[in-house]
Parts: sequence; structure tokens; C-alpha cells
Amino acid sequence: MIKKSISLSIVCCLFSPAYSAEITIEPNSNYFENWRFSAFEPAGQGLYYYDGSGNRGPNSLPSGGGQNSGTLDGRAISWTVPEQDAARITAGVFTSNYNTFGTNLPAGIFGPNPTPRPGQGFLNRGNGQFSSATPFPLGTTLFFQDVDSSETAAYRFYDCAGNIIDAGDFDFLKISTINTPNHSIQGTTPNRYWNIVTTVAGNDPNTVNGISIRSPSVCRIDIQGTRPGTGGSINYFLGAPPNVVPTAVPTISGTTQVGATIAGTYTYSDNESDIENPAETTYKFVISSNAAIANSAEGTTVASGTTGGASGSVPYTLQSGDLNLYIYYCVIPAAQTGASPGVEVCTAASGPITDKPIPPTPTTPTAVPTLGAWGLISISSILAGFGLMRSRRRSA
Ligand SMILES: [Ca+2]
Ligand SMILES: [Ca+2]
Repeated sequence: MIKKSISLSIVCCLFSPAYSAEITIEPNSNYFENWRFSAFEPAGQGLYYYDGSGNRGPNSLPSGGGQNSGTLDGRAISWTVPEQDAARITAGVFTSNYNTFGTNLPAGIFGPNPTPRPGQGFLNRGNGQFSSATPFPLGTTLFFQDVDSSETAAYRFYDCAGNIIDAGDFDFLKISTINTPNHSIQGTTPNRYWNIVTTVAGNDPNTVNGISIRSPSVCRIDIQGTRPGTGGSINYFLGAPPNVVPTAVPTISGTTQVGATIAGTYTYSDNESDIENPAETTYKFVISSNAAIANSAEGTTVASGTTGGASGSVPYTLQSGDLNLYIYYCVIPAAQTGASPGVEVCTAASGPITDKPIPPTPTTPTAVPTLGAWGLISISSILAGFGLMRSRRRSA
């Protein structure tokens, strides 16, 4: 299903560095099953910011242009077209009531689900942008639809601080079965961006393709469109792959000896940067005579609870019943958002647990001879005598 387009790579590399991969969406691949798409559906949202004739619609920004608020996979997003030459720009927003995912699609790419109707921004020329206060999930895709005669566009990607992100290793999703625009990477590392150019002499029937984000840090996508004439537009929407559960990598530290206290810790990660839910991430300390277990059910749980989060550690004091066994720390990570909880993962074996150290054998104390009062006086006299002799020799 995933293949590198050798011919395209060769063509593109004569002029610019190659992108990571070209992924052709094959028929019956269910590629977009359970993806989430951008929605711009609040009642009364205006269709046009600029209608190409100098007229402005609702949803204007204070200084002109326009903006609509929407969502993508539960996060707030904005589609913004800033103030520009009103007489020359066609820009606005569609909602799911207006446009389908695309035409000339391979069959069987949405699983059992109907063809989605994403909320879409549109722009013929000038600048527009999608933005989010937090990074888009890894694999979020910018879809562009209906690239008609003479239309071209450039796409740049930025982090939450406004720094450009190198898009040279992002992937091109070839979706429609006809009219794939020419697409290439422009610029130099680390500021590379994408460029698309229509291959259609006349009207494209709303075909769609996409660029998949391969960075976890993109918060903004800037679109710069060009078209010699007024009217028409390319339509844009976003899609995110199904959210996946978080993962944990647990560790045990400390001495595996009866009576010693060991500590269980772990690292937490999530493909979509979903934040951990410390009150729902659970742990188990598990003992077993086996030097490897696949999960906690293969051993005996000796302690369990919620971890309180990956920043802390969970103590366990080894008991006499743990002697000669192996111990494992098993964690099921939970996220506050997205798919959760994750799959239980256990450490490799620690141990086997040794016995308490044997304290040194107490020896029978030997009586220390003591000096009586007369003895002390005798020794004092002898020492005083030595002192007197030494001082006389020095002064002689
Ligand atoms: Ca068209
Ligand atoms: Ca997730």
C-alpha cells in the first residue's frame, strides 16, 4: 500500500530535494477508516469572507478578511484569511453541508463508513491558514481539493512559537484517480515547504489529494495561493488518523533483597500528545518464579494501585515471601484525551530476590582489665618520671 514513487522522485529531485514518500491510496485499503476530519458547523457561519467581487461576507476579522472556528479530533482549530485585496480574493468556509471528501476516489477507502463531508476553507489566491493552540496529531493531513486550471499553491508548516518546520520529510497522499497536481519540495533545509501546480487545463471535478504531517510540533499551516484571474478556489480541510492509546516503558530500581525498598518508575508517551491521566494510570508489582512474563496475570500481584503519574515513583518493600523469586513492575498508562487506556507492559525480570544480609555474629565480650586507684597513681608517677627525664635531657 505504501510505496515510493520512483519516477516522481527522480523528476522532483532534478529540481528540489525529495520528500519522504508518496503514498498511493489503494482501492479497498480502508485507509481513511475512522479518521477524524475538520468540522466548521456552528449555525449561521458565513460562506464567504471575500466573494471575488470586492464584497465581504460575515465572520470578518476586525481589520478585514475572515475567520471561522471549528474542531479537529476534539481540538479547537481556526481557518483564517487575513485582510487582503478584497476585489481580487475569493475566500471563505464551507461546512459539512456543502462538500464531500472528493470525487474520483478509489473504492473502499472509508471502511464501512459513508464518504465524509468535512468542513472546508477555500481560497483562490493570497494567504490563508489553519491553526491550533496545541500541535496537530502526528499524521494530520492537509487535504487540497479542486485544483483547476492555472491554480498553484505553497504550503508552509509552523510550530506553536511561529518557527517554520522543515516539511521535506512529510508524505504526499495520492488519493484521486485522476488529475494529481504536480507536487514538490521547495526551499532548503531546514525551511523546506511544499508547492503544488495544477495539471488540468480546464475544470477539475473536485478531486482531492493530501500532505501528511510527519512532525509532532505543527500548530499552523500557511497557504499561499496564486491564480491570475479572479474567482474559483482550492478547497482545504484537515484530517487526523485514528487516535492511538498511550504507551509506557517501566523500570525497577533498587536492591532486590528481602527488606529493601525498590522503586517502580516509567516513561509515558502518546502519538497524539494526549496528556497522561495520573489518577487512572495503574501499576502492579508482580512476583514469579519465571525469569520472563508477558503480563501481570502470569505472576502473583503483591502490590497494586494508581501511579499518580510518570513524574513520581512507586515504592515496594520486598517481603520474606518474595525470596528467591523474580519481581516485575507492570503499568497500564491512561490518557486524559483520545484513546485510553493503553496496553499493560511489564519490566524485564529483576532478581531473583536474595535473603536479608546476615548480621555479624555477636562475639562474647572480653572483660577489659581495670586499674584500681593505687594502680592509677603508680602509672601517673611513672609517666611523670619519664617526662622529667626528657625535659632534663633537652635542657642539658
Ligand atoms: Ca473545479
Ligand atoms: Ca493518543
